[in-house]
Amino acid sequence: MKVIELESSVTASNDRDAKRLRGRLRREGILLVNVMSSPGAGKTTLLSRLVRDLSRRGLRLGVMEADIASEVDAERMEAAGAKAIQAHTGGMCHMDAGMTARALDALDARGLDIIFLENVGNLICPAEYDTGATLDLMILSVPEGDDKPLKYPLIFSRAGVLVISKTDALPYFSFDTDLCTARARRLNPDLRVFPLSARTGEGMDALEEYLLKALRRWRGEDSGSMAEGKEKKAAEESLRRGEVSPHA
Ligand SMILES: Nc1nc2c(ncn2[C@@H]2O[C@H](COP(=O)(O)OP(=O)(O)OP(=O)(O)O)[C@@H](O)[C@H]2O)c(=O)[nH]1
Ligand SMILES: [Mg+2]
Repeated sequence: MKVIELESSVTASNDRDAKRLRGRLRREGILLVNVMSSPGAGKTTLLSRLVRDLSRRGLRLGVMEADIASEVDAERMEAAGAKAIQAHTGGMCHMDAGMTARALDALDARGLDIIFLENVGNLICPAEYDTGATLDLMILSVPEGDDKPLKYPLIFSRAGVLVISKTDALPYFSFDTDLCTARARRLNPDLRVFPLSARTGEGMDALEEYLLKALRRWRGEDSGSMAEGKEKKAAEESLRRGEVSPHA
């Protein structure tokens, strides 16, 4: 297992680094998905399932695991069939764009279609840094509670996609999916919400279809999308802001 040690770069240049990285990803036709959540919300479990399902559909997948220590998550991703790398963040609680670009170099992203960055488990710091990813996806698990959009508004405002995970546990918790969605959409009206269980597979199809569509749109292959009007606009806005328009 390849392990790299990363140090945070100067934050003042982060936005510039992020923009440069998105430009590179566009040229290479790679969709980079930044996956954020609190520790244990189910990032690695969801990614293992996505890697298995999407590779069956012919996609070439990569995963960059960012953690303060250990290689366990990257090993799980390799076992699932992804090209994987473990990045250690030198104690930092987030990934920035410079760190992400260095991790991509170490992964050797050539020929990959979708790369997932599993960010450090935390609902606060990762939300403050643009990693240069094409799409920001956050996970909130049912056991964490439906009040989290009220307590951690920044991450819910910045994400393009919210996965409500561990829906198989709904019978055991008082989690109101509609209320949680409404709270998150008050902060972020265009947020895409996917309730699912990576354990049972329920709800996975919708997320996988969305990712395939996002990849086509990022590559400018989604020619029919012009007819979709409002739908297309919402989907494009759910891809990270800035230079994401495939027609630019
Ligand atoms: N019931 C249920 N448990 C799940 C589901 N997804 C993950 N889990 C469990 O939640 C725990 C944490 O899952 P991980 O996938 O390791 O979570 P993570 O977000 O990657 O954790 P960190 O990398 O440590 O932040 C494990 O015990 C999983 O088995 C799910 O859909 N349903
Ligand atoms: Mg993990």
